[in-house]
Amino acid sequence: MSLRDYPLVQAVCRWSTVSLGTLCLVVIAIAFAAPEGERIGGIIVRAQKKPLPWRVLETEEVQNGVLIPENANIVFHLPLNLPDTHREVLLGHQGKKVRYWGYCFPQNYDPQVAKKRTGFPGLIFLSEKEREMRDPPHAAAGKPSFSIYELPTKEDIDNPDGPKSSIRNQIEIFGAGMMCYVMTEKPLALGPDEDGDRLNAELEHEIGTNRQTPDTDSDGIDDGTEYLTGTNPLLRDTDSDSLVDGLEDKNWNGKQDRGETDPRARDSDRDGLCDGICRVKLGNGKAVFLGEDLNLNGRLDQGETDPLKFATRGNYNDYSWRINCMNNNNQPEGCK
Ligand SMILES: [Ca+2]
Ligand SMILES: [Ca+2]
Ligand SMILES: [Ca+2]
Ligand SMILES: [Ca+2]
Repeated sequence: MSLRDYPLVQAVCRWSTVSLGTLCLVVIAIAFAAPEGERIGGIIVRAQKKPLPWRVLETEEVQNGVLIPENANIVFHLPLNLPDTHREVLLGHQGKKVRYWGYCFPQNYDPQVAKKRTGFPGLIFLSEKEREMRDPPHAAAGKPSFSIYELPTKEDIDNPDGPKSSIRNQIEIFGAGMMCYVMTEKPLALGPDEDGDRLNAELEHEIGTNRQTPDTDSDGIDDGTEYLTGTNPLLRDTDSDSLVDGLEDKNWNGKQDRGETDPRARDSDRDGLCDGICRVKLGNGKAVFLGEDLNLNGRLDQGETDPLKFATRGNYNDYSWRINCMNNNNQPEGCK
């Protein structure tokens, strides 16, 4: 079998720059080495009958951020100035939801040396979802090894040096100059993370955050943490309780820790009063501003109720206590 047998391979390599060179040929040759009907494209997209398209993503496209299309054979070349980047950051945090897999060759990969070795020639990577699908009961049992036709099992991945495994390496950290092949069942955002907020340039473009500013909305929590933990990276006060996200999530880690209110919920203790100040319509139809942290400083001061306690002052729940405070004739103690 020769590459000359595949005009498409030649075409793909013609599209690529000279810098892709031999590696392009190697990446594509490995993918095409599978017999007709058993190409790697068929692994994820089993029902696909017609040949899957090929596309080469140049370093400039990757540098700017680019969408990896679904159900296609994609070769991409990482920029030479790319710092070490985690797979999930480079490929847009879809690993738990989307099946994708691929392999890479390092910048100094030597096809001649690799020929003398046994096993798979590149460094393989798989999404978490793909690993899950390879794990019984999802995957067919009894296939611990893999080739270009058979992806690795979870056992292989967990124990790459085990006696049954033929995996040479798996990669989670991608580096400068790597040449990679990938196939995915859904589009993936690919690009560098220039501002270090764990969102790559393409993903930032998609969600509207600034690719060169780690905290686009200046609320204290970086774009990546907000995107991954469910606050809005474009809104300083996600839950509209008048307290900015970074004042609720005091250590800016995206989790609601002890002593913190929830930036995703207006009323963290569900006592009827929002954590900060909110407009509330009373039974008589009158709209008033009520809440717990009345001076919006993130601390419990005199005359305020605790946004983390349903009944700060014992007998009444905080909402009832505050309503009673508004009754000039019968105010409980402690009203501001
Ligand atoms: Ca950013
Ligand atoms: Ca932010
Ligand atoms: Ca808030
Ligand atoms: Ca409350």
